Amino acid sequence: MTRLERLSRCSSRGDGVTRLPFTAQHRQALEILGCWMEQAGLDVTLDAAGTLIGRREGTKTSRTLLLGSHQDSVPQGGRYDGILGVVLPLIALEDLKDHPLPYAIELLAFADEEGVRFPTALMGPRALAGTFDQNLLDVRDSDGVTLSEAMSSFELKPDDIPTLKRASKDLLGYIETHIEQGPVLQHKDVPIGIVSAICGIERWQVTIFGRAAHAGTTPMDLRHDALAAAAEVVLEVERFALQTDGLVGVVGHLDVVPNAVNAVPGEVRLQVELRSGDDPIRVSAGRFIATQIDEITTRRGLESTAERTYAQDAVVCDNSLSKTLANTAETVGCIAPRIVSGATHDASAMATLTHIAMLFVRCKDGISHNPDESITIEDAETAARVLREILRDFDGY
Ligand code: HGY
Ligand code: MN
Ligand code: MN
Repeated sequence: MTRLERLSRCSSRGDGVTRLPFTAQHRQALEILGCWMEQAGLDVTLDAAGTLIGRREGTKTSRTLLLGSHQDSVPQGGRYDGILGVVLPLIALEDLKDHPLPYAIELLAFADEEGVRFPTALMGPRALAGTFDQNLLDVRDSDGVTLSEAMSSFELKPDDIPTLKRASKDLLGYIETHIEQGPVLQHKDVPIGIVSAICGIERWQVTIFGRAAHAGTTPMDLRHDALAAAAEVVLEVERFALQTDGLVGVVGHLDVVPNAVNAVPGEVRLQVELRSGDDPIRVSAGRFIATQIDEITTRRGLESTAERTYAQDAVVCDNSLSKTLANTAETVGCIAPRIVSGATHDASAMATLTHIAMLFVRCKDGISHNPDESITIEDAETAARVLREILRDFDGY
């Protein structure tokens, strides 16, 4: 918990933790993690995608079990999302520092899982899986900095990303530890859970074009109010998700232009996010919402554009690796329930490369992406024990 508190201070100003990829805060966190990895007897490298890697060799085989999660946070997020999945395995590996293991292990701290700074995500695991699209290096953050520029300023060589592709035959699997970010484990009164599947997700960039006007002199029936139309869109996303089983949706990001108290909004840019464990439900929902946006804005005499800018399919966790996790949990006294993850994770992208399994840790009231995110030291200790036991007894090599 002390380590997580220390890492939480690698954050830009404001409440909670704000540690975006390829920033000074990211570099501070890597310096600390690199030092701890070395103390745990790991060989530390930083790959071209900005993934910090701590590796230890095996006594019998170079086939490798991968562990880890992401170092980045959302703006004003909590101190456990992502980074807990780097620190807990690190502690398990420290405990096993003088305990030779037959197989190799790598601990991974991925640079960018949240996809908040740039309109893309999961670059680290996609680089390992060989599924990263190099064209994404040209996407820009809100300051106009391209991903490539941000990585170069971080002394990385993004052009080398294609060389990072791993061979599945060299890998034994990927185990990610993460806070649940929901209320299910607390509701079941259990400290840990085993993820059965990870939801799919898609994001739409929507722009509504109205006409900025004086808020006092423009008669109501002559207005082209982009924000009033956007408000209908927000409610339509909520309405449709409420009535569609297995679907959740939100408009979590919205910009208003000119955003002045005495001006009729002329333009609104918003992002719609849809998630489901069932890809066909999500894809048809996206198409439907896009037609609804067109209907709402046309009816109001406005123009609009809606483009799907991001999508990743739902993935099922590997049964055998998950069973090993569940059996190990039992040896430390926990009957860990299977649970579908409504959050996406680095494991989502690792699933195309190797077997994935996830260990969830209970978090208070399911609060996450919020400074009040919290876990108990007892639950952290239980998860660390499960990781230590699984690493010590793992025979899937
Ligand atoms: O949004 C998510 O599900 C993850 O926290 N990036
Ligand atoms: Mn996360
Ligand atoms: Mn997150």
